Amino acid sequence: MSYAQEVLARLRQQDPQETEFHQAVAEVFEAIEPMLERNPHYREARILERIVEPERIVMFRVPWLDDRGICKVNRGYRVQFNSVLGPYKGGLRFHATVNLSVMKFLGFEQTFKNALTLLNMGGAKGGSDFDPHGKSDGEVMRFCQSFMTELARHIGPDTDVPAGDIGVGGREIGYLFGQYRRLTNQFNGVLTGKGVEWGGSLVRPEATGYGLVYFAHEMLAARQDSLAGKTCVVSGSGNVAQYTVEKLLHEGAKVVTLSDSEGFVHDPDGIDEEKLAFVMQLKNKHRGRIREYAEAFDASFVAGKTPWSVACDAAFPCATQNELDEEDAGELIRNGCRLVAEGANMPTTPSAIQRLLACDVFYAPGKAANAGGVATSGLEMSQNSMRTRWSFDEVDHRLRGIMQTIHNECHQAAMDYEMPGNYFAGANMAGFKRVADAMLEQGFV
Ligand code: NDP
Ligand code: 2IT
Repeated sequence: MSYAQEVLARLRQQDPQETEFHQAVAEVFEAIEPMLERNPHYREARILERIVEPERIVMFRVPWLDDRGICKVNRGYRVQFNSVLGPYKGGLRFHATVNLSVMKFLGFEQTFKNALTLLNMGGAKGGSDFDPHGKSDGEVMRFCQSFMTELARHIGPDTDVPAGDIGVGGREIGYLFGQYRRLTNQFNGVLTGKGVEWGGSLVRPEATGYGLVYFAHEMLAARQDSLAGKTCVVSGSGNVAQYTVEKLLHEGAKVVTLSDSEGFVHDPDGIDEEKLAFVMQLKNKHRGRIREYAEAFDASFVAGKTPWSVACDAAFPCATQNELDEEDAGELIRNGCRLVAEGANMPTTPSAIQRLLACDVFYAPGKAANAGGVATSGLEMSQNSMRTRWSFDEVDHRLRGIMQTIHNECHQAAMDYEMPGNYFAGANMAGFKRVADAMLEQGFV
């Protein structure tokens, strides 16, 4: 057994129920095996044992009153995974499936993703098993206020800076920020994704989707190819999916699907700017279901299925973890798909990744491809610290530069280990190296 396999086996034995976390660790460990072999000092310093252990986990009760005046209780989390490169940084997820394993996997991923941005941010994730579907604005506000009442004591602009993720967008960040300000009597950059009039950065709403497409652009440009004219399949219909579609349209691609937890819509004519505006209104204002798209336009709705059976040149999973399995990968490959870039965190199962790599599909792991969101959060932190505001073009230009740098880092790390074009190996090795080396330099802390 290799060093990495030993540490993973111990982890599985210690917390057998944390399957998502083990999956995320296994992915990193498998990808960095060649680096561990070449660098025995990582083992000597017990770096893997330390890197898989969060620095701190906070779990707390979140009581709130629903519209009928009945008390509801949810569980809140903040996993402060690693602060070796900067203050803890990462989103908050409100979704019924949230548990400690999901929080740990996301915090672990975030640590390496943030390292790839070259900005000084540590890794964290938080959230709750609160399900925002069907809740009134008042219920969401009371929940957010109760959640922040406990979280506030654990975060701060130089300590830990949360942001959005699934179920947490501009509305929730507003309620959370309002409560933080009231509790602490401080107006500062404790959260990112804020409204532009009260400290938010332009381009943060667009950043994850735009960054994802900038990354795919770089992958294709390295092969003298482009997204223009390519047929693309996108899953999800939330923040990341919406701005992925918008930027794909700017690049001249054709997008034929979107989805949510009920199924997917297939529009062979392509989702144009007007149809995308409908989706944004539907999802962000009315909080409706994607099937309503099929009712509004000449498109089909397929209930209970993901969109991977639709023929495409490129696929962009932008909904959630493990939404693309080995069978889906096989179908994508059979139908001619050449590129899979992850907007979501860990959307592709381990066996699906292996299948894509074995068939030479250009595969971009989320920790590289979706890092544009957190990178722009880092730019929001910079603007808050400097008490300044940059223009849309200024932030977008920086985002593009960061995605190009991440692409080049991944490319170079893969080359260093004689695996040209393998972004899976490159992203994990480049991210791991930066975190691990900083841990070595800072001693046993
Ligand atoms: P949103 O809440 O805006 O949208 C989530 C979308 O995914 C919705 O369409 C939702 O459908 C669907 N979805 C969520 N959970 C499931 C599920 N279990 N099964 C099927 N569909 C599901 O979230 P985001 O767009 O912000 O996040 C999407 C992904 O991108 C997540 O993996 C997130 O971690 C990742 N990400 C987000 C970043 C950001 O800046 N927001 C940055 C980097 C990564 P429904 O409405 O039916 O629930
Ligand atoms: O998964 C992610 O990178 C995010 N949800 C964004 C985190 C952030 O701090 O902007």
